[in-house]
Amino acid sequence: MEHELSNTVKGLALAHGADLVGIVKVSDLPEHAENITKILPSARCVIVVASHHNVAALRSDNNQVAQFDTIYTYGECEQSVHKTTRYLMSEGFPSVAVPAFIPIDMAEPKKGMQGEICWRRAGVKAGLGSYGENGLLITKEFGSAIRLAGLLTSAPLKADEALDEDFCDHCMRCLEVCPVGALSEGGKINKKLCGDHIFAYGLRCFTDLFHTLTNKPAREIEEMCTSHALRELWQTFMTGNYYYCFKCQSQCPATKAPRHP
Ligand code: B12
Ligand code: SF4
Ligand code: SF4
Repeated sequence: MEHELSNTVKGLALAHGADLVGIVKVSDLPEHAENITKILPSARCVIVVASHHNVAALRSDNNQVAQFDTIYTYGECEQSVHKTTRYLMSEGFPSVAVPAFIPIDMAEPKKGMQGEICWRRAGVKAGLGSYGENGLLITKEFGSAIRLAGLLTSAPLKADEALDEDFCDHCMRCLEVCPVGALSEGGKINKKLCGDHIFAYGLRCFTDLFHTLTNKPAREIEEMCTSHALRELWQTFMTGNYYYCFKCQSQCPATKAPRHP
């Protein structure tokens, strides 16, 4: 029963947008146990899914196509876990789909820098891949050009084994290509340096603008309200596009692009 149900849900996840799927027991994620129990007290297993990016879009010099590929790829992960959750519910197992980057605590001291469940860690334990020097989960199939999401379920599923292989060849190219020097050996990251760069038109830009607007003469306020930064901010709000860098995913040699025929 455990085995059969696991195969069925994996098949469903793959049919609805996931490219890779793995299962980890909640008891094997002790650092997330409290958060998981808050979301679903009866949770026994976590299903982790990965959907792959279009590498050509990630490597494009036009950042907006990479941003949109990210939105679609997040959508595929989320569709996959949402549909699989519905099936598990219909079979009588309370389950909750957990999106790719929420729930996340925006209050002090975490300030949006720590997810309730770390999908990289859960993905490694569910046998999806290994950790890279770029701080990301690297898979055999798609390198680190993937997005991750998951679901919590009370269903008794068969857990997968973590893989023995290391898919990062430790070439350190990711450290070299990072435009702001945010990465260092062992997958360490300076979150502020990276965050300021990838969210160039994010919350910091918004608050800076807000601060600057106070005590300014009317003419300067007018200039700011018609500035390029404000238009980029508007675009961010309207489209949900806010990443301005994909280098550590796109330039990693484990991230393979399909060959031309
Ligand atoms: C907050 C956050 C950020 C923050 C902080 C990043 C960070 N590394 O923690 C900022 C804004 C800087 C950021 C940047 C980026 N992010 Co981000 N981010 C998240 C988020 C929402 C939470 C991560 C978190 O909780 N971090 C805090 C703690 C847990 O992480 P930590 O301090 O690094 O500790 C962990 C590691 O040390 C790891 N670990 C343990 N042993 C080892 C050993 C090695 C060798 C390594 C490398 C790691 C490792 O385990 C620890 C605990 O889990 C996740 C989604 C999620 N819920 O998982 C996405 C996520 C990690 N981000 C992602 C991506 C792609 C990016 C960016 C490329 C931006 C972009 N263009 O999308 C950059 C890459 C930065 C990088 N190289 O790490 C993807 C990663 C996909 C993948 N292949 O792994 C995720 C999983 C989003 C998703 N759902 O797909 N992100
Ligand atoms: S570029 Fe990729 S393969 Fe090379 S060290 Fe970084 S993560 Fe590993
Ligand atoms: S997303 Fe860009 S800035 Fe952030 S660590 Fe990767 S290469 Fe560096």
